[in-house]
Amino acid sequence: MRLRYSPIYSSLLSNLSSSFKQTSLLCNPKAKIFLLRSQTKRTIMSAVNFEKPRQVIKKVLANSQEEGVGANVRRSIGRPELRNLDPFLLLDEFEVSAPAGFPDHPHRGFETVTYMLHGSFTHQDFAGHKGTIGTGDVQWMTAGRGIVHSEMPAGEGIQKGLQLWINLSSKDKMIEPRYQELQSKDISQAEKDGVEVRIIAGEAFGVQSPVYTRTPTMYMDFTVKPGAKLQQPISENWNSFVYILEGEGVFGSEDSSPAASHYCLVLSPGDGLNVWNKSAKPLRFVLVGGQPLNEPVVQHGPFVMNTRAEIQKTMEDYYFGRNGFEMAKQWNSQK
Ligand code: FJE
Ligand code: FE
Repeated sequence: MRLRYSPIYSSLLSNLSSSFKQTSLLCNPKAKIFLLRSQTKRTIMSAVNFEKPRQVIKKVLANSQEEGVGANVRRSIGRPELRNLDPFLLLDEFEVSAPAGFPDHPHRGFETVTYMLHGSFTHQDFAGHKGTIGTGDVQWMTAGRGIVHSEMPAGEGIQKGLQLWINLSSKDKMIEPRYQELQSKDISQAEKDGVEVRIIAGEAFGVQSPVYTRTPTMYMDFTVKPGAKLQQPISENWNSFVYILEGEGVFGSEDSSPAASHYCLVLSPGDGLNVWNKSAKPLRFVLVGGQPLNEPVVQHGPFVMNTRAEIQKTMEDYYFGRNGFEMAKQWNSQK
């Protein structure tokens, strides 16, 4: 099935250690005070009380809308109230049953990150790349200069996941497409004080994901047990948000009102996020952060460039099968 600017697709087209010798220090009363001070400093640092904890500055409920062909998505980033959280362009929580899905469509100028929460999705592209991702798997696709692909549910019943679109900088928009695929079992996991994390990109609890992020990005899937608290550092000047999957949590300040599933919380600048689970059930959410590109964004559905002229050129490239879209001419996904 092939779609080129069909009306169905028009809606998208519109992140001390002291080396002094203790003996000599202890002989000297002044040095002893110094030693105590440096130990105090170290204790404060390891308790990671953030200098500038991030706060929730915007709360957006991701209401369901139709997308693709017969598919429902809860869009948060990308909806009118939350157009562009640089470098993020879109976040959809999808719940799709066959025959609905996202048949043959193009992308240029950004990355799509698909994270399966339940069930499986099959992906086929115009270069013969084909695969199925299941619960807990991640496909990190750098569309670069161009991909045409289909993304369709593979299992029976409702297939759920998240799809995040991350913009690429002008110098990277026309790079060769690339995939990074992680099976659930290969995703780094860590646990601390009642908090479990699956590290899709970046670092948490001293554990690093193998994913290469061309636009520097962090992407964590946290589960916080009832009564537990999380403190997660985030690069100071990055934009970041939380999307709640399950349960209820208190984000930013201990006295703020709890937020529940399907809410997207945009965070203020700062060096880290504090989260409390004061409820009786587990709290699961993703925390995503990225370095802003600070470049103009011109989006025409699945094409995201810097200028209108580049969008015009992209539509021509797609239509005529040029500059990365050569294989689009003949290709149709297989049933
Ligand atoms: C797309 C319409 C679309 N959200 N979430 C137009 F639906 C899509 C698209 C998706 C998508 C795919 C998955 Cl697997 C999950 C999604 C939109 O494929 F890219 C355009 N251009
Ligand atoms: Fe797609």
